[in-house]
Amino acid sequence: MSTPAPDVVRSAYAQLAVTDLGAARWFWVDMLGFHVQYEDNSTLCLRGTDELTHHSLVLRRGEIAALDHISYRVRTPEDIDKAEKFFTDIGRPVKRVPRGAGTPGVGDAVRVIDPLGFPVEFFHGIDRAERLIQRYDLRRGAEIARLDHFNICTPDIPAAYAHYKSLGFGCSETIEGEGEHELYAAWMYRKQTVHDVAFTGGAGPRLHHLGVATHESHQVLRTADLFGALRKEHHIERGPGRHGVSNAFYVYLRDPDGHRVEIYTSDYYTGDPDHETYRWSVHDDRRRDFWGNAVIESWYKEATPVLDLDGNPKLVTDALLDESAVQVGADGLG
Ligand code: XXG
Ligand code: FE2
Repeated sequence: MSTPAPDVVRSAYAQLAVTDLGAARWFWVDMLGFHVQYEDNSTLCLRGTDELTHHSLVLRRGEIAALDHISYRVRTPEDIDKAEKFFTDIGRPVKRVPRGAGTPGVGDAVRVIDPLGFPVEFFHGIDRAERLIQRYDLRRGAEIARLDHFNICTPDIPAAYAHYKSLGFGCSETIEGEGEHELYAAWMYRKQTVHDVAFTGGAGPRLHHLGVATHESHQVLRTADLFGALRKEHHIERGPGRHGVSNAFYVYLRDPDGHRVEIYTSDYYTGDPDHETYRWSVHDDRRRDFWGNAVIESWYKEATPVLDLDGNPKLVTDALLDESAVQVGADGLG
């Protein structure tokens, strides 16, 4: 019998290493409108307007631009122990991180390298934060409301799907070919939206992007206008547009280190117990952009490297395949 999975509530935060904290502050705080909850010489803890927990994004000064970890909140303190046992039993590296030894504001946690090679944290306790929902006077830039999802690059999408299924995630949408095992991409959730995590085909483990939510589509357009007005249009990579998958309105930006972020809004509720997976054909030109606009090649090819569990600027080496061994953006070739 397999070990019970921890009860994951939602994607909670990501911790990124950035090479220039000042430049990153300009991008994420001044332009995107994240609120600063904690700041010291080397770290910024940021959150969106609607978030009542300490942070949803941590920026740490590092030697190279990389992902320290993605982090999921679990329902009870016992679920941290369950996560430790779950990953130990499938033979993955595991490390306990007591409150105070890890990320500011976060309680006891466990960090693992998952079967896809990603550094992933599970925690329950996190400091509360002041309610800013109606502090309209503090809003600026993109007016980010909350973290929505992680998107990760991995060469083996069926393996990623199977792993997250074993962690109790549902699947809202897929991109598929005709063949039985032709799964090009999948969107999987624990909270009642389209996703907490999605997979993009390509060399891995790498972080493809963080999806952050605004309330309305005009904030997506305004974000693009702001970058244009400041002659910073090179930060805009793809969109604005309407996704086929998820129906969300989007624009993808690259931060000063190349980390990709998607400003995302207006997806739908997935919480009914009999919610069915919506399957897109890889040959449907509306799947990635509902208006049929082509996806720029850099979006399929470029991504953020990940670090090992000690947080050293050392790439995780167990990448499953190199880029040449997969059809890069295979679903984009349809
Ligand atoms: O969040 C997303 C995405 O994963 O970033 C990409 C929703 C849809 C898409 S896609 O490009 O497939 O429409
Ligand atoms: Fe996304």
